[in-house]
Amino acid sequence: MSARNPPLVVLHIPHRSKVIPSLSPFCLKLETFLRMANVPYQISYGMKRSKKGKLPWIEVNGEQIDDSNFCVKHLENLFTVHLDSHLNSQELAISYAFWKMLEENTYWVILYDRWVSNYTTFKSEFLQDSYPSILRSLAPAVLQKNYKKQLFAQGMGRHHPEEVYTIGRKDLMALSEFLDDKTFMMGDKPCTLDAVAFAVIAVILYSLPNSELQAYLASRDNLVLYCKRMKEKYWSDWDEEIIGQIKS
Ligand SMILES: N[C@@H](CCC(=O)N[C@@H](CS)C(=O)NCC(=O)O)C(=O)O
Repeated sequence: MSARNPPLVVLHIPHRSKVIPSLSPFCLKLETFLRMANVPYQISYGMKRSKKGKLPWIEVNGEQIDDSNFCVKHLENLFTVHLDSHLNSQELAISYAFWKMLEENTYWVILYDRWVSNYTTFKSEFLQDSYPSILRSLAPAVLQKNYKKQLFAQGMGRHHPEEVYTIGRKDLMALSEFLDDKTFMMGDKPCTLDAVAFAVIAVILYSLPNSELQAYLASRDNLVLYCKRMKEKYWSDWDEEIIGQIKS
């Protein structure tokens, strides 16, 4: 890689929301990772999905890489990023387990909250501003149908609401107990798991109003303070990023 011409990284994500730079934990995770790793990037906003049908994805010098975790791996190799080099193999295994818990389990509780329990609030508060006016009346209903189908197929959507929130609370309790009074998830130094954990916590804290999950998270002081710490460290421009994002 030439020092003068670093690869051009374009991050494809949906439009900013008025409360959080991304309503998607995967998009917020990947952008936080880019910031943690000091990788310069440009953003292409929109709903254009990757070849796998998902967001986020990146283009690096024109090559498409999809799935946020494959994007992380690709960027680590390309930019020689070592956010986890201080972790031993046991710590890496623990970090991997929490990473998967948050993205493969807690994420579905978030989806359930948004698209089933608190759909009306989510739709009126946050969803509308993600779309140009012409799509606003149609897109939420289409998305809700799609996400309900995914929730049923994954299994979370088959549970009673109280069961879903019990699962979500258990995840957050485990994360909070593990974080304890550490500065970052794995100790004094930030690592990739912090991008994942911050994204999930921030999405719950800022974009799930009236949610039992948010209420529980708000009661775990160490997670709330952790989120604030991460936000101050990597998103000092948070307010500028979210202001004025309502599409006309
Ligand atoms: N494993 C994927 C998951 C990405 C994902 O599920 N993205 C959601 C947004 S939060 C999406 O694109 N959903 C569209 C759909 O499933 O139709 C990743 O890490 O990038």
